[in-house]
Amino acid sequence: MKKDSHIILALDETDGEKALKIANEVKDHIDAVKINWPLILSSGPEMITKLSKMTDVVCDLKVADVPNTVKLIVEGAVARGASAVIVHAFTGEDSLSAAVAAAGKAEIYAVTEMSHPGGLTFTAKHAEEMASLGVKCGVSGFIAPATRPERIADIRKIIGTKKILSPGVGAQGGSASAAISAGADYVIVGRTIYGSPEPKKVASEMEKEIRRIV
Ligand code: OMP
Repeated sequence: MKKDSHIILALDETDGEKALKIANEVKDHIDAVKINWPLILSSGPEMITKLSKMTDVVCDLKVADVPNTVKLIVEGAVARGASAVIVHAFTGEDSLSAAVAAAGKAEIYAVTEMSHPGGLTFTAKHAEEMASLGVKCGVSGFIAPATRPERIADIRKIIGTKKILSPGVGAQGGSASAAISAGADYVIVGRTIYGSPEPKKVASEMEKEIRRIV
């Protein structure tokens, strides 16, 4: 995955044609598209392949299962063109290691602390442990919340140079520049870009905001 604009578009738009149009429109201002269940359920897993012809695709299935099922899901996503897959870390060492092994040359990102208020209930309490486990299992990086930039800095201390992808910018209240300043490599941005009447303009402005500090 290239690191140029530091923006990953969270394409949770459920109208498949519109989603492809938006991705095409903003592709010069993003480093990857993240696809999650809303678009996969509305338009089919072939959307992973279609988007992968345009840019790198992070498949956000938040896989949380026993090792064999994790393996099958990760293999299926990579076979369809995903460059990276997001998995939960709370499943433990065997499941996380199965994800890394199944990914091959693709990347695995493990969720630490979730960005929404409910993320404080359980995930925040174990975020550091999950980060350490992810390092041990050889994941490529982690998901950490732009809504709490200080937590990005905490996770960064544990994971060294592994990557941090940070959701929660805009619609959830976080700021792109604060997340990057705190140690994120990329921000994950959804509604603020795809829900805007001018997605390209919003993405380009956010890119400029980030370029001022990197
Ligand atoms: P917006 O809130 O619309 O910018 O979208 C954020 C995207 O990031 C959605 O696709 C979420 O599923 C995802 N996300 C979070 O919002 N919080 C998290 O803690 C983790 C993720 C994620 O793993 O991408």
